[in-house]
Amino acid sequence: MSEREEPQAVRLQEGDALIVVDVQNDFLPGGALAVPAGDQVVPVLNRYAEQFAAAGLPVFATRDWHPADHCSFRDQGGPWPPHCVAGTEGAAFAPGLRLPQGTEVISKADTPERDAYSGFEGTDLAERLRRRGVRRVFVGGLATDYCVFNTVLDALGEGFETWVLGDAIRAVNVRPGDGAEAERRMREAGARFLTLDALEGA
Ligand code: VGL
Ligand code: ZN
Repeated sequence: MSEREEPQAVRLQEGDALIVVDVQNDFLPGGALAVPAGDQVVPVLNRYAEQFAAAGLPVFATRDWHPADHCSFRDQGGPWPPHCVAGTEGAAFAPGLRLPQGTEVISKADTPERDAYSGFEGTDLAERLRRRGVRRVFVGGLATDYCVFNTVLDALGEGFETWVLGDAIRAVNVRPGDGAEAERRMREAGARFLTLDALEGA
């Protein structure tokens, strides 16, 4: 199969894990840093999560978990409006997101002076994945051009075979085309893409 072709079918197996990236209220329409159509990933991720849970495979969920004076906020000289302040409603997972029992939550960017787009940065995610025997990760969520992008690149760098859930990501697109460019760069780095219909048994 050529590099850009989508796979016919992917069968979930031992050593697979789902990583749900930052599906939090502030990134949904109406939120403080709304990702256009960000809410559309929720029902699709629920389907993926059901498949992983049914196969007894682990699910991880990252969350942006900033202090109120986080350096990425505009009032602190950063690029973003205040968002995902730890413990607030904006930082809560989307109410429609159904994370299976036992989902491991990874909080990131939780100190004032550092930002972290990747779920691996400043967390023990890689360690936790290895401890669970994970070799392949399947990554979806928000946003394609920031936290999904950086999480996928770090997953590849950590040696995990990395699949992007192409139908369960949405981009901020601060500059038009940022999302498409992020997708191109993830493929170039070695990530593969799949959609729900390619998941066998889904
Ligand atoms: C994100 C911008 C700022 C993300 C987090 O989750 O993609 N984007 N903080
Ligand atoms: Zn943030």
